[in-house]
Amino acid sequence: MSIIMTRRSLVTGLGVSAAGLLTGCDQLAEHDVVRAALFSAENFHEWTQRSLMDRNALAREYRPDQVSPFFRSNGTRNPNTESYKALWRGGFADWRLKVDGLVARPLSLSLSHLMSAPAREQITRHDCVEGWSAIGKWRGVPLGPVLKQAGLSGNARYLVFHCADKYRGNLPYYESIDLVDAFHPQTMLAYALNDAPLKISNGAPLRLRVERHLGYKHAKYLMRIEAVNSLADIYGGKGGYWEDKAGYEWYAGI
Ligand SMILES: Nc1nc2c(c(=O)[nH]1)N[C@H]1C(S)=C(S)[C@@H](COP(=O)(O)O)O[C@H]1N2
Ligand SMILES: [Mo]
Repeated sequence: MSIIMTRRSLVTGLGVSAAGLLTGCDQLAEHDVVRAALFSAENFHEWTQRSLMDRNALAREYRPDQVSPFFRSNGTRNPNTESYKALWRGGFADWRLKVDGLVARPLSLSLSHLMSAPAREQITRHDCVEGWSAIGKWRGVPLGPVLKQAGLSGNARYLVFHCADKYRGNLPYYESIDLVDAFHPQTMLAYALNDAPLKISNGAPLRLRVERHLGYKHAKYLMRIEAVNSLADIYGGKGGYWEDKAGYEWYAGI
């Protein structure tokens, strides 16, 4: 499974990166020197291969004895809205994850459905820009097969993760990733941390794990995944709550 997913993401990624690069190159084409360097076939091939390999490399995974005794919470610790509280009181039986936007088959997935799908477990380190890290064992559904089930359209380029909480300024928390990260084998929708159902403080009932990125990309309290072609029209247009509010990097790779 993971080999197939890696191949698929390589292919998807190549399409996106090559298109982006060629657009950039068109503007530089007048400059012969730049042109010669950029369009040397070997250089181009090596450049795309290397950057794609880097992006598909796995984040380090740790041993069970390295798991932090306590995985702290950051940002929203409880969405505390009436609708979230009602979902929680019902054991999230009425919660649904919507997958829509640029897809052939919009989905509405229950927690029990997600928990019965083939799962992945990984022990990784979470790094927050505020200066703390924690190692935790995550269990969840890889995002790739979910997107395959929904049938991503050819013009989908990003996945936007809509959350149940509003953070400071009463703005909805959201995040986004591109297709390379979406099909990365460690990218998952996690429902358990350290062999227990996700606590409210860590994002119950479902949160994103996108292990090659800093903490703020790991959206908690997921409600909806929207496939889009551009991030420009989503809230502040920069692809995430902290990107909009504080100029954090959209690409928070580590
Ligand atoms: N919905 C939502 N997701 C969020 C946040 C948030 O405030 N709301 N905070 C982010 C930040 S800055 C970090 S470091 C991690 C913290 O995850 P944790 O609470 O499980 O430690 O969640 C991220 N995802
Ligand atoms: Mo963070």
